[in-house]
Amino acid sequence: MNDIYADFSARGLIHQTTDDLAPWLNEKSRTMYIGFDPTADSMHVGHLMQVMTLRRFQKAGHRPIALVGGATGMIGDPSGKSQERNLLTVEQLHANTEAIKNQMQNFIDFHEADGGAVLANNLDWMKEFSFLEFLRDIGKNFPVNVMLGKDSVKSRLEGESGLSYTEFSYMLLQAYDFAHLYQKYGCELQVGGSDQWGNITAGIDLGRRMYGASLYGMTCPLLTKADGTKMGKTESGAVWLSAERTSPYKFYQYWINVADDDAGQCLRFLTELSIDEIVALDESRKNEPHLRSSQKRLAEELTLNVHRQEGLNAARKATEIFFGSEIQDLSDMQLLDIFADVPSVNASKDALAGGEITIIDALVNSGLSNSRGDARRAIEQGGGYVNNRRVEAIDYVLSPEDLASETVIVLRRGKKKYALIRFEK
Ligand code: 383
Repeated sequence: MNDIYADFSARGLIHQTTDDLAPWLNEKSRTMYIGFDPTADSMHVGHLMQVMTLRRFQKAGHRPIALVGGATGMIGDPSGKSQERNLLTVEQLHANTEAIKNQMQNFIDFHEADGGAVLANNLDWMKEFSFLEFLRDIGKNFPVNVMLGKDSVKSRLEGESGLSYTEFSYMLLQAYDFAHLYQKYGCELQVGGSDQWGNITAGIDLGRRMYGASLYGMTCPLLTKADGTKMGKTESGAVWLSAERTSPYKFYQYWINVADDDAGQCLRFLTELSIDEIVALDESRKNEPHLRSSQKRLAEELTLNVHRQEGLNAARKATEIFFGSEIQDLSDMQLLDIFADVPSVNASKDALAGGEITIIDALVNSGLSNSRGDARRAIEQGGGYVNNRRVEAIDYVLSPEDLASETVIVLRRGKKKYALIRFEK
């Protein structure tokens, strides 16, 4: 067994444990689980950290169980949430569960036959329960005063919003999962973010009461920035793992732009780079920060892991384009993704086909030049570009051949002032 606990510890991945888990993990192959509720049709960066934790266990010779919460997703975990959540529809949950199960397979190998990793859905066992049975068999094991002592409940009762009986009951479901997975797979350890401690310990108590089992818990720190705010959030929302929600290019850009203060933690929590390599990158950040070696390594590593070689190639190509390499054969979707924050003007396709749009018109109309004289000077000085190709002739006329994608021409003035012309029919 390789010493997984030492690796976790070196990475700073251990927040709290119920016992000294090092000898227990080193002794033999163990089974552990982490749960993920299908609240969206994709996982995000916070989940990635936990998926990587499962993968680390698997690579160290243990057996991970990834649980997708088809049942718990119907209720909504109050842990770490300051307000009661809206319920998702059953159809939505079903679609989300399938999507997340698919994503999970990119990170964990569920193919091994007996004794390999398990992909489970708690709806499979919860749907068999009747309400009365659940109250009699499971609910009886939960003293309400203990439930009231959990952070997830306490903080809601202290706050304005309170919580419903439904969310109050959430911990019983998660607790029962642990007991069930112990019974079915010999699962003895539950892992999660630090927000999950109360639910994990509820499961440990239930396992003891129901089966006399000794179960263990471990939590990891939440992925936050040095300033305490959530990692993996942008102005436009979360950084998702699905290419439909966050393009490989945007994903790559997120990591390229991570602050120096946060890069070390991201490398430790999210990548499989060795500690030695990470320490060398820490040094580089200190001594030659302008190289941004950590961010580059992080972006390459994570994009490759999440979006495969193809996604990484696309992200690299898009980045080169953004920094000035010639643009050709892109789709509107790719172009608009790369230049999402660039201003655009509309023009008619007929005018383009009729040779009615000169480069001077284009620079002025797009706002890149404030007068025709200014546009002329820009071109004379070699600072006018169509699709990142320099325009040499002052009387250049745009034509449909200049379209970089179905409907877009990219104009540039100087080093990095961009504008788009969009040609609608
Ligand atoms: C459900 C049933 C179980 C065990 C766990 C669950 C899900 C759990 C939960 N987890 C979060 C989620 O689903 O809500 N009650 O979004 C997040 N996790 C992991 C990690 C994290 C937690 O999926 O801290 C971040 O990713 O534990 O917030 O039997």
